Amino acid sequence: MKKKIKIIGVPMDFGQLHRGVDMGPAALRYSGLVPRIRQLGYDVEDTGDVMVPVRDQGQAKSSSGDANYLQEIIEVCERVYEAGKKAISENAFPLFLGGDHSIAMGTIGGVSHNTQTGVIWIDAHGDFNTPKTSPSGNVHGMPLATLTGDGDPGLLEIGRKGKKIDPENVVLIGIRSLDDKEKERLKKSGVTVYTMRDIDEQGINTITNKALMKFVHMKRIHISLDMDAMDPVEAPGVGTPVPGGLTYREAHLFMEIIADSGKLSSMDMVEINPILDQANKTAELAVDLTVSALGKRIY
Ligand code: 5AB
Ligand code: MN
Ligand code: MN
Ligand code: MN
Repeated sequence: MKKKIKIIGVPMDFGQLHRGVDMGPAALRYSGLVPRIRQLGYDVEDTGDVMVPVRDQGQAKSSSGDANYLQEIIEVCERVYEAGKKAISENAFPLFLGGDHSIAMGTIGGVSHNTQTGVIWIDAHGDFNTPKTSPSGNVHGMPLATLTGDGDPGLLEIGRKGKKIDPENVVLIGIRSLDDKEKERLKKSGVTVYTMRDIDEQGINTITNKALMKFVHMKRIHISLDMDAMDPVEAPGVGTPVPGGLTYREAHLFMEIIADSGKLSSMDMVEINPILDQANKTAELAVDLTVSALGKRIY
């Protein structure tokens, strides 16, 4: 039977201050996401978008001091959790379209509800802040800390109580911008961190295979792809660009090697901001990367 891919749009931008990431799912669909995946032979169902409160409606603003828009984010992530859990229970592959990176508190929570899942988090940033350490109060800088058990009590309750994944089951790739306290926390956490320097020195092939070795006993791997991991030359349409990121081919080779492992079982594509983009370049790149991750071969 053909593997089923369930596309789940999450047009949420409450995790940060820029407007426009809420248009990520539309930009990805506009780039031909569904037909491109179908071409690979999958059965694709676009389930549409999860309900998200409208930010400009006025009543939506709720700030809890150290974490902006907390209630809205919890509400949306609960829905995302259920959608992810359902897809995995049906033996489908959920492909989540963000939205900002705070959606990962729902996606990864949901897909890991019944089985240990290895997480590869591709990002310029660590997303390892808590409301106490965050310099911005932006929740998109906190999802990985929350998922591994540290953070706002409300966020920790999303889907099921407490920690959703062990820090030992997380690999970060592409890192080049960490806040001081975030760095201290990460060093103590047990998360494996591959910075851009590691990639420069060892090559993305070695780094990817090291990540896969770590998950050799794991049945499922989830990729959380923050498009700001890419070099801003390749992916200008992101809210928090950082120079010195992954090249087009590095990111593709990573996806190609992951596809060959046969273990990829779910994925997020987040932080695409079409308002800040050059035409629709960043979403188009994200679609190219997705089809590589799903097994498109050059030859
Ligand atoms: B992203 C920063 N560390 O916490 C913070 O894009 C940036 O999901 C977070 O990786 C970037 O505000 C979050 C300064
Ligand atoms: Mn991120
Ligand atoms: Mn980032
Ligand atoms: Mn970002």
